[in-house]
Amino acid sequence: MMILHGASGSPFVRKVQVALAAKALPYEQIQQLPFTKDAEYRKINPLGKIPTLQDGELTICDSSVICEYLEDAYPAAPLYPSGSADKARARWYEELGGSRVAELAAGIFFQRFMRPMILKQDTDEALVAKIIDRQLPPILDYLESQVPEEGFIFGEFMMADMSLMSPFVNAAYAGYHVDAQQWPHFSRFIERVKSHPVVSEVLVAEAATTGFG
Ligand SMILES: N[C@@H](CCC(=O)N[C@@H](CS)C(=O)NCC(=O)O)C(=O)O
Repeated sequence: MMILHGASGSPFVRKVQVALAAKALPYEQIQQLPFTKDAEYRKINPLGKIPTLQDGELTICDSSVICEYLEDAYPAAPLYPSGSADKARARWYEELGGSRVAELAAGIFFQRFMRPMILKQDTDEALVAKIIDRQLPPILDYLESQVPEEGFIFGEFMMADMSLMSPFVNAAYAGYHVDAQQWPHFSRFIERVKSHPVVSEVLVAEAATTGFG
C-alpha cells in the first residue's frame, strides 16, 4: 500500500489526499509535521517539507510531482486535462496555487496557527494585515477572471481546481474568507470545489484529525 508522509491540514498534503481519493487508491498516512528538522524524515525528503509519497520502491516529494505521478501511473479518473494548451493552463494554475496563492492565503494560517502553536513564535499581525489588504487583492482579481461562473475550470473537477482552492481552506481556518461582493465568481468557486464529494470527504476527515474548522 502507498504511504503518504504529511500532516493533515497542509494545503499540499490535502492535494495528494484528494488525488488518491479521486483515484480510489488506498494508502496509509503518516502524520509527519513540517518544520521539525526530523533527521529520519530528511533521509526521504532532504527539504524536510511535506508531502512525500512512497509507492513500492519509489519515493517522491512535492505535491505537484506526486499528483502528476499518480496521474501517469493510475490514469483512471483523470485529474489533468488533455491537449497541450489545457495541459499548460493546468500546470500554471497548479504552480500558482502552490506558490503565490499558498504563500498568501496559507500564509495567514501560518501566521495565526503554525507560528504560535508549532513554532512558539508570535503572530506577525502587521504581515497578516498586509497580506489581506494589499497582497491578496490583485491575486484575487486575477483568479476572479480565470475561474468559470459555473462548474470547474476544465469542465470536470481536476487538480487545477483543487490547487487554487486548497490554500483558502487554511485561510478560512484562520478566519479569512474571500469577500463574495468583491470576488463573486472566485468565492463561489471555492465553495463549489469544497463541496465536491471527494474534496468534502477529505475535509471532513481532516477536521476530525486536526480539530480545525
Ligand atoms: N512545493 C511543495 C511545497 C510543500 C510545502 O511547502 N509544505 C509545507 C507545509 S504546508 C512545509 O513542509 N513547510 C516546511 C518548510 O518549508 O520547511 C509541494 O507542493 O509539496
